[in-house]
Amino acid sequence: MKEQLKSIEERACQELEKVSDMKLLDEIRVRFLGKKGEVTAILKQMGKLSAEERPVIGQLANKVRENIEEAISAKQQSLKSALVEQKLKSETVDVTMPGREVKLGRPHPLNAVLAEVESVFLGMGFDIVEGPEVETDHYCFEALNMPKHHPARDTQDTFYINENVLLRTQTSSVQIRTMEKMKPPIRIISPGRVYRSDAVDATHSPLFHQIEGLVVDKGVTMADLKGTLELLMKRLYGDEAKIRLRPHHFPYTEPSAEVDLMCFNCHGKGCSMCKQEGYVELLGSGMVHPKVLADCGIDPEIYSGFAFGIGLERITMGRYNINDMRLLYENDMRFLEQF
Ligand code: 2U9
Repeated sequence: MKEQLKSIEERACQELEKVSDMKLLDEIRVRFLGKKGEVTAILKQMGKLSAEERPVIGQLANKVRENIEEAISAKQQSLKSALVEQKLKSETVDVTMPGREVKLGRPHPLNAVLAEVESVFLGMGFDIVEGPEVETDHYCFEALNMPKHHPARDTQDTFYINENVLLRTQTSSVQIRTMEKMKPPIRIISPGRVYRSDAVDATHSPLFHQIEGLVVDKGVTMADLKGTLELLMKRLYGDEAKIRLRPHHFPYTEPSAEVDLMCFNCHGKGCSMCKQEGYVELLGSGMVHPKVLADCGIDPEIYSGFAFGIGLERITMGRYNINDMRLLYENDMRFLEQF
């Protein structure tokens, strides 16, 4: 039995040497020390021994059990340390490594220019007002001095949803709604999407963006209009920016004026950039027609106002020298990443 115990201890130690994980280690523990293990099997045969041999073999068997238990716990410890070591190695962070670049987005050119324009007007004490894109004929045309069958309606190919409901062709409807709700002084701009049934090309899109402005108070004049627009242009294009007002006609303003920006390249002399005009047309404006004021319940004998309409795409394309409006809507990152 002594030789059996010694062989058990040797085999257990040899197998422990090769163990690589806790599961195998536990199998060895059960196989040698468990209820049905090899050491237990020897102890169960103690009854066959003489009274002299029993204490000797019992002591040896306990010694073998202790040695195997010590070897198992040592192996358990080394496996645990190896695990911790391996975990530390896998989770090591080299703090000297450069950080991963977080690609930051940037505003779309239209939004960037819109934010600039809004900031200029907020600085002048204007409020920013929005309104419905699905509008009625009344707010889009009639209230703007364009009754049914008025020729001005033809110039605006309109998306009608039904006889009376349409997609707004300009944000003037927001100004009308504002004048119905609040009394002068009024200083608002209304940015937003507008819709016209135009074929898509380098300068037209069925959906585009406008910023319209409206000031109504006592004693408002064309000088106020010109001063306001001149400040806007200087903020957008620099202090050397100059504008000129050119007589025009809009049903909702009287007098009306197209506003041109002096060409930066030739300073008004005419060149290939401005097609020899010396100026580039930028927006429309005028003094609010007295009938428009009156129809909103504002007495044109007491109050006067000016209004203007800016095509956001037009000033954005001028600002960034973009020659095709479609580039603003195609979401091509090769284009957008330039801004
Ligand atoms: C009210 C009264 C008058 C807004 C105006 C224009 C002239 C104009 C165009 C510029 C480019 C539209 O985007 S565009 O195609 N707009 O030329 N807009 S005066 O006049 C108003 C607005 C509201 C109550």
